[in-house]
Amino acid sequence: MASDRIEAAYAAAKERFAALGVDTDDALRLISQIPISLHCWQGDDIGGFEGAGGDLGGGLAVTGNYPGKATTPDQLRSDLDVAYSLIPGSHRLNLHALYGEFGGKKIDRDEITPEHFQGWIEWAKAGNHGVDFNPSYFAHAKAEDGFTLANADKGIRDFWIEHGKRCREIGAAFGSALNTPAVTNFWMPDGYKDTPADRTAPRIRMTESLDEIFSAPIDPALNIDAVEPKLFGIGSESYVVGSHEYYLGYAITRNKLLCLDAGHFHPTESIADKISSVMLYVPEILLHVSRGVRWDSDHVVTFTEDLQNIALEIIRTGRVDNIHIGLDFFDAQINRVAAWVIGTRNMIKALLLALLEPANTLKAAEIAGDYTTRLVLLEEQKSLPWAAVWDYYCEQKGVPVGDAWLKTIRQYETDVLFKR
Ligand code: RNT
Ligand code: ZN
Repeated sequence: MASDRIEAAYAAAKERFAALGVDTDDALRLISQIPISLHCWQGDDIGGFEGAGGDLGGGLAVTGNYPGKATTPDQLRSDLDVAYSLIPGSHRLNLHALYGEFGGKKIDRDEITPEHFQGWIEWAKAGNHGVDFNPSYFAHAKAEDGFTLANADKGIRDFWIEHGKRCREIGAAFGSALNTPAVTNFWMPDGYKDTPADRTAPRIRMTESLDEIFSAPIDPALNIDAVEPKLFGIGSESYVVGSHEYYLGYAITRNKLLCLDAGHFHPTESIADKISSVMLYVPEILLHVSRGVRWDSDHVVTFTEDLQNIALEIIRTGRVDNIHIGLDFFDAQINRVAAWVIGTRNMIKALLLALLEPANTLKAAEIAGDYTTRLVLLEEQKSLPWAAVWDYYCEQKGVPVGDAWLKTIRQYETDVLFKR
């Protein structure tokens, strides 16, 4: 039951938006149908459960040492449960292959099977979460020279090809158990720190490896594949095999999803403008919503103009069902559960704001060449009472309004996290 104050603010907001031709009830109905895929790796600094504890590699870097990090699957699931309980709506989980449950045994990446993910399947079923999946092409001895699927050594390529094939099968196992397809996203760190002499050969090897991985047909109702480009990484500053052009071509010719990670382009480049372009050529896309600070730093997603533009473009395509929204950040300097909640609530908030856009009026002004009206409306929108709609949504979904959720996190720290 919404409190009187929140109800009254919502009623006033509803009227303001109605005057602009926007139905806030519609927006609330739509927002509750957009799942966000929470990335498991924010919960433990991309540690996983292989027990190796080696170098992360792949140019991935997590800084900070906040206490309470999850070190077992049960701890990670319990942390996720707390996060989901503070986020309005029903959401998915994005799992990496190195988060299997291996029962203390050394199961290498080319040996993993759906069996190792049974615990996750059961947990996801119970919590009504769809699951997305990721092969892990880093934090492994066979990735140490910076090359996996594009490695010049055939033995190493074959090892990673087998990993990719198994990951698709695990994705399909999630899809079949949970009745919703897993998006299995392929990101490989392959690249050179310094100027390469041959940019073509690794790309040909990458294509051959990927084609081999994708050669087995899998029902798209169970698993769909995505590929994730990147401009550069730590240790691959001069050349990344899987660049934007590379994967755009690959996704179009192979009918794959293209993953756009907000941190994977030049710092002034936004993925917001890419969405409407690439969606003309690939059937669906995956987003890794992230926040780069000066580089692909994977800071917690905040309510930036970039985030708002990404959300607007998602909604403006009118094809939100073809856009899989995942998050990709990792901060170990603040409470890790709070990091999930902050980032996910911001993503949803930005989508709600986008759903409240007076789209028809704006488009009519644009078509008429009335750019003055367009700019006036776009600017006025920023101070419309959309926050009242957001508060009402939180209350409606039974999650804390405003910063009240932090209390739950503090209690969880005292009771659980700080005792680990
Ligand atoms: C790395 C990519 C990739 C990873 C995760 C852990 O630059 O963004 O998506 O962050 O797979
Ligand atoms: Zn990413």
